[in-house]
Amino acid sequence: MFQTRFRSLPKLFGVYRRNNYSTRSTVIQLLNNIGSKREVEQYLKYFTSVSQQQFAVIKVGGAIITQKLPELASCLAFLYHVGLYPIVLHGTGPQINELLENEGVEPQYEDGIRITDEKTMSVVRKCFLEQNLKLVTALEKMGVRARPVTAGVFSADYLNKDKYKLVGNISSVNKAPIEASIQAGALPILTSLAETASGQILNVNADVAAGELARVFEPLKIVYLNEKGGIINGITGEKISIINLDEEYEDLLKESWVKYGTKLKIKEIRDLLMHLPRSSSVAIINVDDLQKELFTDSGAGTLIRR
Ligand code: X2W
Repeated sequence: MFQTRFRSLPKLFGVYRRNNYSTRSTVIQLLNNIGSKREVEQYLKYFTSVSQQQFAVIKVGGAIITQKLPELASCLAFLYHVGLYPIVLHGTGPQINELLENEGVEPQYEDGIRITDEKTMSVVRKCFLEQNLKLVTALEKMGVRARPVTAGVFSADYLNKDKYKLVGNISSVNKAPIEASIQAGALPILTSLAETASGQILNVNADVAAGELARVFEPLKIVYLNEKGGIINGITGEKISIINLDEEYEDLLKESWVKYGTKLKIKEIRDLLMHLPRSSSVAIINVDDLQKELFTDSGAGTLIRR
């Protein structure tokens, strides 16, 4: 069944905050190949109808920075040039593993969480800063003002010091550095490092940190960029286009293919969306499909909403 990715059409009186009409028409021309002009224009107006911090939180997996940096940078540049300021948070999991292995250290995980001793922590910090700089530099090359926000956002306590060592459980989010960046006209590019009250830096899973950002900013879109580009039905092999949690959640959890990581992810997303306004939705997409997902009714990845 054809479904619009709008829950309900919002009032379409948004303004293009930063751009003049000619920029707007260039953008619309650019987007003509992925959707009808009307469709794209409606979504642009919808996204610009909320405050700039409330447009989107975009979580970028570390693998994408290695494998698809030009595509990622041009997608984010596009959003920036149409006057949209996503809050971008990236991980660096694969880079940490590679560096640890180069140093002869076997990466250790428990329940998908990295056991982070002192030595691992120095690798974690190095990788976060390197990948952050890589992304910021790629954006700057595309004429985007981007600001590294690598500290001062997440406060945390130890998740379980005995079990995971230097891993944080986020206790609060300081919005100020992110708001200041957006107000200055720069895309905030965050890592998921956190800090205790006494100044100890802690490692936090980037998906978890993105979820905490979403709880605080209540964005219209929470976007997880990954390689699969969505949730795949384990029986048919097809990508699921839309999950309406209110109607489908219970049945979905009973499906034989919904297990392990997929089950956990769906549960976490439901938990997150229960805390957010109904207008918020989660999109899981491949970086190549970001524009299509955001600006067309048919979308490209998996959209999850209540
Ligand atoms: C993650 C943080 C990086 C991350 C780690 O050390 O791998 C914990 O597990 P991706 O690329 O998004 O997986 N932290 C505590 O999440 O990166």
